[in-house]
Amino acid sequence: MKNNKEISPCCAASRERKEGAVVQTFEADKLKGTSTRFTEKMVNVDGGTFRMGTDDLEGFPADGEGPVRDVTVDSFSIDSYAVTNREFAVFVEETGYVTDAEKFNWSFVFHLFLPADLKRKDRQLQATPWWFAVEGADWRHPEGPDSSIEAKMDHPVIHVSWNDAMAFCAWAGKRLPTEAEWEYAARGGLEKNRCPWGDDLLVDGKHMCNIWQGEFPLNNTEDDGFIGTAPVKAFPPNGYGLYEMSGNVWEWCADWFQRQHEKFATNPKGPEKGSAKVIRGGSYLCHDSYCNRYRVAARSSNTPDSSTGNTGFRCVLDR
Ligand SMILES: [Cu+2]
Repeated sequence: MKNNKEISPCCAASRERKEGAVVQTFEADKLKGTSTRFTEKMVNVDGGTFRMGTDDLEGFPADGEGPVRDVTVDSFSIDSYAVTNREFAVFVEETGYVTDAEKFNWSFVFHLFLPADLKRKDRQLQATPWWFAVEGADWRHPEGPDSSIEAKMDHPVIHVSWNDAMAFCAWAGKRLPTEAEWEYAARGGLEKNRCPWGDDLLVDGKHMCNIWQGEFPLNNTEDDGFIGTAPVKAFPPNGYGLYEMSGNVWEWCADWFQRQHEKFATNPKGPEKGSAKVIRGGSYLCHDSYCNRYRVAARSSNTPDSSTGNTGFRCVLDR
C-alpha cells in the first residue's frame, strides 16, 4: 500500500476553483470583539531555531516536506487545542457570521457518516470517491442537514474554510499560525521527531492520536476509539502542552502553499500569492500505511473557500 502516495488519499477535498476560490474581503474591524477571546486555553511557546521539514523517504516529496532547513521563529502563544464547536458558536452568536459552507449550501462529508440517500453519485468526487459534496452540511450539521453538534460541543469545529478561520481569528483578537510556527509548536521541543510525542506511532501499545485504523476507506476498526472527530484533549499533549497536533482534524495555517523553501529563514510567512492555503496535522482519515500525513513534517493544502468534515484550526497570538 506504500506505493499509493501519488493518489493523495484521504486528505482534504477542494471546491472547484472555477466556483471562485477567493479570499473573502470581510471587514476584520467589524468582526473584531472588544477583548481577546479564549486566552485561558493558550500556552506560551518560546521562540528558537529548529530543523523544519523532513528528508525521510516515507514522506511525500511532492508535498514539499523537504529539504530539512533551519528556521527561526519568535515567541508566541498558541491554543492548546483546536477551536471547538462551543467556541465557534459564541463567535457566530455574537457576530451573525455566515460560513462559506452555508453560503455555498454544501460541504464535503466522508461517506461512512452519510445515510444512503445522501450518497448521490452526482455529488461524489471521482478521484476520491469517499468524499460527497453534501447539501446542507455545515459546521452545525457536520454529517448533513439532519445531523447536529449537540453531543459534540467539545469537538473541533469542522466544515470551516480558511476564510471562516480568519474571521474567527479577527473576532477573537488572534491570528492563524504561520506554517513554521505550527510545525515548531507541533514538534514540542523535540528534534527530527516524526510525531508530536516522538517517533513511534504507538507508545506502550497506546494510540497517541486520532487517525484511521483498518482498511481505508471502508472499514475503520476504531482502535483509537474514534471513527470521526474526537473531543479535544482526548489524547495526551506534546512537550509544549498542545493537544492533537497530529490527527483529529487538519488545521489551517496562514501561509499560501508552495513546494520550495529557503535554506534558512526567520519567521517565514510563505509566498505573497497562491491558490491554496497550507493545512497541517492530518486527520482522523489518515492511515499509517496509506496517507501518513499525521507526521509533524507532513503538509497539504486547500483552497481558502473549501470546507470539509476533517478540517479545523487553532489560533496564535504574538507575545
Ligand atoms: Cu491523510
